Amino acid sequence: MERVLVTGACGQLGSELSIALAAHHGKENIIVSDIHGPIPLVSNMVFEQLDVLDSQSLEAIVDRHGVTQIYHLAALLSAKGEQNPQLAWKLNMDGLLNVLECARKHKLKKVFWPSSIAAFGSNTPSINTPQICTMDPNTVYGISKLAGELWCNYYHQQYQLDVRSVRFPGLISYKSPPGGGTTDYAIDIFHSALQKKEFVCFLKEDTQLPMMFMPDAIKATLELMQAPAENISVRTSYNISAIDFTPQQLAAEISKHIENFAIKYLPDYRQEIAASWPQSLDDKQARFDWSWEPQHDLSSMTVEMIRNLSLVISENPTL
Ligand code: AKB
Repeated sequence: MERVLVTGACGQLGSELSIALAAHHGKENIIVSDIHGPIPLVSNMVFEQLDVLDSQSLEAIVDRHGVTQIYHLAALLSAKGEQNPQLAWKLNMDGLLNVLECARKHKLKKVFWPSSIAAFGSNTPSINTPQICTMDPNTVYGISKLAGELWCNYYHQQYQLDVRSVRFPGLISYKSPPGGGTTDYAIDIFHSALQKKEFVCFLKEDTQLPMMFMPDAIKATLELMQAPAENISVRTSYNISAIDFTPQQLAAEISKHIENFAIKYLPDYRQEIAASWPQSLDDKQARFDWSWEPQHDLSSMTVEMIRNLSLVISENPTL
């Protein structure tokens, strides 16, 4: 029986992943933790207040609950990270090292940690970005993801820790709000389209980025973590890809469902961040090693977002 600790469980990915893990392992076996919270989405699970920079509290929770696996999601994302680089580095780096060290000392069975397309940079081949290539990130978030990937690989090689990771593209969901990322426009646009029929985009219309609908992100995480260890050939982090689009293409797709939807472009500091990231990823290693395959394309994701977000907004108009 597994006992699973999720850090950052009140965040965008954490809240939905915790629910999926509860369905898989049993709600009583999931310990959700966050520096704030709990939030309603995860309020039916055991909650521990945890600052991942506090390694003693982390270890005490692992001991107290007999934790066997950690999904470590607590982090500052790209746009927020640029506003507070020191905190982003400390939280993202020391938080990961505390988790890896705790997993080593307590001989945990597995650790999941998300990397990001932000680990790539301006000299990375931007179309069909290979699994292994130049990586020169220019955000603190990206630097912390690249360093984090190397630390994961190090803990696997030196201590045989079974740590697994994917490089997430921008994640799109309707259940939980986004948390300070450069790709967040692709969520905000749905809220604005439904509530105001207009949207001001902080990226240029032709900025293509890799994106993924949340159910595919959950599927990738669970499938990677369930794959036999001998199939996992990448111990830094896997490229995974699903949907690549520009703000203009997303707006055109939304317009098929929402009449008279208008979009304006007012690029800010996030444009430079987005311009340094890949436009599409080559994910053949993930497809080969653990049969990764996304289920949603631009059209099905847009239909689901509009249908479900309409319901969420009608139940909670202040959202
Ligand atoms: C961000 O925009 O910072 C994140 C990411 C791509 O990791 N969504």
